[in-house]
Amino acid sequence: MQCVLTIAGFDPSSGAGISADLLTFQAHGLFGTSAITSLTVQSTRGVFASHAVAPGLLRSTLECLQADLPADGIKLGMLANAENVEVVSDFLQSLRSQGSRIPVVLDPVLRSSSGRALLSPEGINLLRTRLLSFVDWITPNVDELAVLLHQEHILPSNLPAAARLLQQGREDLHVVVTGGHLQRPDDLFVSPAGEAIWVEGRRIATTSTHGTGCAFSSSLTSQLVLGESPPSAVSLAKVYVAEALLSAPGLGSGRGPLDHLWPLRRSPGKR
Ligand code: PXL
Repeated sequence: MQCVLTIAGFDPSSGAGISADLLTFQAHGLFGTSAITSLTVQSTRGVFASHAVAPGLLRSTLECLQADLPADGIKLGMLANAENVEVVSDFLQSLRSQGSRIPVVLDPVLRSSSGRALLSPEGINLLRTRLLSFVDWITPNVDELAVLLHQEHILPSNLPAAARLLQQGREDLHVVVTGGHLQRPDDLFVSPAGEAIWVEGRRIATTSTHGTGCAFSSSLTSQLVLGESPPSAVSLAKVYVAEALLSAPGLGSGRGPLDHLWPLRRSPGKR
């Protein structure tokens, strides 16, 4: 069994972050390991507090796991602050210098849906200037893409050009702009060569949307570890999230969690 590592925040309500990522890896038949960057206080009603872990603790967690359960793929989620972005960049740089070619997927978590900052402004800068050079994939939503490009607002028709701006100076960066909250729920995949492909989604009427970005990036990482080609990994991850939304258990009074383990219970298409 292959190992996938998530480096992300802890959401005690299991809708997003580490626990949701681990469920997603498990749903793909992979073994998940995790390094926590921040402890949050949250439920389906929103994020109420966040306490970053000490950078030394994150560093030793990454080294401890790598020595015994080396990752076959890595997903990065909420990183909280610049110190932790630095630790993660150092870790990925050292993997690269040892010749590692495993897929690294960055979900640039900047803000919760309830509006709380999940990465400091200094952290965002360092993500742009350093961390980005050590990842193979980045999966921003449209708002995150705009922040990363210092743009106010990006129209859907300008998304391919905007995604290509992120790729400047990078020959091997894959970009997926997730569009769940766009007028059409389609995602945009831009290959390292700059080819843009729209991946169509269907609108699913549900309030259980907590952590859809986490589930998407974890599923994408899993599909890549399982050997899927880039466009097919994107499509399969989109189907995984759609099915998880369709069978969401309807828990909580706010934005509820998905059903991450749907593949263990039923085959796609059934409700
Ligand atoms: O969905 C973004 C996200 C990721 N990771 C953690 C979070 C959230 C949003 O609340 O709390 C830990």
